[in-house]
Amino acid sequence: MIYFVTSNKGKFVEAQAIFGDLVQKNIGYNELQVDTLEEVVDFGMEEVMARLKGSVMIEDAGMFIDCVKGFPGVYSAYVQKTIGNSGILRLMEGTDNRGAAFKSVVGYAEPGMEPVVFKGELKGDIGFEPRGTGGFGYDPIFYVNGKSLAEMSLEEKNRISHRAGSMKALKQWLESRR
Ligand code: ITT
Repeated sequence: MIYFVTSNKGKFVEAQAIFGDLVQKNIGYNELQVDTLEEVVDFGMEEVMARLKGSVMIEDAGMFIDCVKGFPGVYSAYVQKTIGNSGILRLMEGTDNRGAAFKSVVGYAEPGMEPVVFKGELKGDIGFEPRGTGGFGYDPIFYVNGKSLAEMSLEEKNRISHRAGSMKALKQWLESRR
């Protein structure tokens, strides 16, 4: 049994479809103002390992838009809460360079073990309008091959997503130790 420390229900549902026996712990951890998802996970792991006795997992994710040098990146949660998808679309008005990527970094540890870290990435582009009702966050404006992530089923998104990439790598690593 693994504790997944996250406040984000959408993330948890996707992770549960991959791992099965996960338990969500909405206890929060300090997301320091650092430059990379990896650093957020490194600092976060120290904190959750000190607070929870057992196997723990955290994940930090973000959307990186090419034409604005990777914004919102590590600030993705804050930007989603403030300007939201309509704000991102406004920011992109008049530009045809719409390439973007989602990135995910997952950390995992058991008591007495150094954390392991796995990454995943999904390339796509920012659409011109929101579409779809599935998923969460930026999914309605992030398109892969003409289809937004919010138009995909959970299974479809989990075949290609950044989160599926990092978490399936962790799952394989866990299985390889058995
Ligand atoms: P935690 O408690 O796990 O930190 P969070 O929502 O704060 O939950 P992050 O710090 O990883 O998560 O912030 C990433 C933000 O980027 C998240 O709030 C979403 O707005 C967005 N995001 C991440 N993955 C996404 C995905 O698969 N689809 C759409 N938006 C995503």
